[in-house]
Amino acid sequence: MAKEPRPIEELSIWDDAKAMLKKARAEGIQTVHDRLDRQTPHCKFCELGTTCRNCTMGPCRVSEKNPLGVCGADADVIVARNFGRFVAGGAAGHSDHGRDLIEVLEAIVEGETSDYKITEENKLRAIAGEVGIKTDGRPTMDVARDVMECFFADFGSRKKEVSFLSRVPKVRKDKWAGLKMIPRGVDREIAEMMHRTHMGCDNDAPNTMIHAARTALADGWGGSMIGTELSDVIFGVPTPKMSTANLGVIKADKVNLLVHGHNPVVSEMILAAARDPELLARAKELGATGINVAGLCCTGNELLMRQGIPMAGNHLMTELAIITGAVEAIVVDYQCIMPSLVQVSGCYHTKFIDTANKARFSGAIHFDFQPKTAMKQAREIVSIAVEAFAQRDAGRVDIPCEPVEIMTGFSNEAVTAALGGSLDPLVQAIAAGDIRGAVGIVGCNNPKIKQDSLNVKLAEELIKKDILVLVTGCVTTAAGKAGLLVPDAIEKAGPGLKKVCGALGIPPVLHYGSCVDNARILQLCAALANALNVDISDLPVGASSPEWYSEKAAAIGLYAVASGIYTHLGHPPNILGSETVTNLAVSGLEDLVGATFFIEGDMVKAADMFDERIKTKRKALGLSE
Ligand code: NFS
Ligand code: SF4
Repeated sequence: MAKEPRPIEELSIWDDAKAMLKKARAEGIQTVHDRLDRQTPHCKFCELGTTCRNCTMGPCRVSEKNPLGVCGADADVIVARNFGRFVAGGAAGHSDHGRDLIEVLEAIVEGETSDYKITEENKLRAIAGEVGIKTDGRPTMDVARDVMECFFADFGSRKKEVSFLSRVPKVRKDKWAGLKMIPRGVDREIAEMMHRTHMGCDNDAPNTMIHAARTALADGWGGSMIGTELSDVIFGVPTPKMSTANLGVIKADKVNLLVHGHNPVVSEMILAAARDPELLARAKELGATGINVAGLCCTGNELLMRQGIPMAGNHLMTELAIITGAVEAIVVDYQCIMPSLVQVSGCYHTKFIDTANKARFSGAIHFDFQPKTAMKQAREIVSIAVEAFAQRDAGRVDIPCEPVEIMTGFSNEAVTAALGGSLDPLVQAIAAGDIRGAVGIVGCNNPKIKQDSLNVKLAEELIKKDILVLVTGCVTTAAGKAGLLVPDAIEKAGPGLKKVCGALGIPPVLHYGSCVDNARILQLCAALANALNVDISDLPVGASSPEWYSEKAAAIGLYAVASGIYTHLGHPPNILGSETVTNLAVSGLEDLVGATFFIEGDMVKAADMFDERIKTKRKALGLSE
């Protein structure tokens, strides 16, 4: 039975979103919010994590009344298995993305492409040194080949540990070794998680959870880190720059092409092709003043960080961007792309173009994008967008706002350079209490939560307390739209942050990249811990994902906790059906890895929890308040 839709006012904090939701309803276009209304209430067993479909003796649902599945698995086992597979899904997403970058590096090394090249030789050599590859006097391509072989091997099972564990403080590694939590190979841990959760394998919930953590660590310190580092090598290390965000970046007088997904391999080429004089001339012939490439979600973040492209929106803006009626094409790679975008595109002149065999959408125009033919294919794609401009219905165009300014491009290299070449000034600012601590706010939108209400609120509450905030993923656009990503935002910060950020001319909330780029935050934490000669869990730091929805976000949360970082979630994963698993997540892990999750829907309270934690950690380090 169809229910009354929720009032638009309750769906988002943003005017651009609300204007487009109104337009969607007026034009009879269904959005994610309408579908959520129809899916609610959800299945209670699934919410608790107590359903199992791992074999055909089932499916089973367990409860107090009926506590065992057909095979005898209880709620603890079923919940742990489900969560383990959930995390493996996320680790697979990030890591397979990382592997695609190794394959581009391979194409470069083998001379199969001239469209991609090694842009950052210094970074390549620095990484090589970190993973034990000789660089002195060797030609770049030889070093690159060894790096490629080394990272391919990180995915397999011949190694004792993934290469970037060289960055991890020794105390932390020893802790992992004691727990059998050292990530050996990315594919290995993911495959082993699938194996363990087959009927009749790992039937000890805490043991399954430990392996879930190991799988997540293989993502954070393996697949994701490789993805970030090789993207920097190939496309450039991000440096601070200004850009703009919200639906106002879509321009009525231009051909608008949105890039969406996660991997910069396709979208970097699209951006380059959009500067092709012939295509620009054709756009002008059709009456446009230019070609505008704007970003959505994490592909957007990747190009924003490195190339400064404007950001049209985050997860819950993806359907709404098309509803402006001014988008000629949306080009996607993979992950977080709602299949509904094909239908919404179909309501307009918008061409929906997919580019990866592993992420095809029925009804899309498909390109099997390859490094060898990248530029040629990118030109064809941009040409499709340009030609679509002629089909735009000007009467249906509504771009609801003016864009806001944002500052982006904070890689660890950029931060270190801004500090004069080392992290020492940051360590001193933390020691002096000007920066009391730092929290990474990461992750998504979820239509169950008023869009960006929690993402923005938590950032605002933390900076007031002189806690530096680093944002990645879909939180970046939220922070940007709220005016937190510009140097002027120090007005909303406490006195210490105001002083430090003011002196450096940077915002109190730093855009640190895409979700894969959470690896940058891990690296920063490891570097700080090494500088202070302590464990990561001794640092006054935290992580949060207030509006998370995806398997990837769960993997990120778990690798943060397993790395020793106290981690907040705005709502729980589907684990509450097991007391054992829930207790482990919110308290038991403290004894094992020195950090836990905490679940809190109220952002003022969540900020207070971080405050308390940071106080405790500062005290233990002998730092003043
Ligand atoms: Ni992260 Fe990026 Fe956004 Fe969430 Fe999806 S785009 S990888 S998963 S929704 S932050
Ligand atoms: Fe049921 Fe056990 Fe099969 Fe799961 S593995 S569906 S609990 S019988």
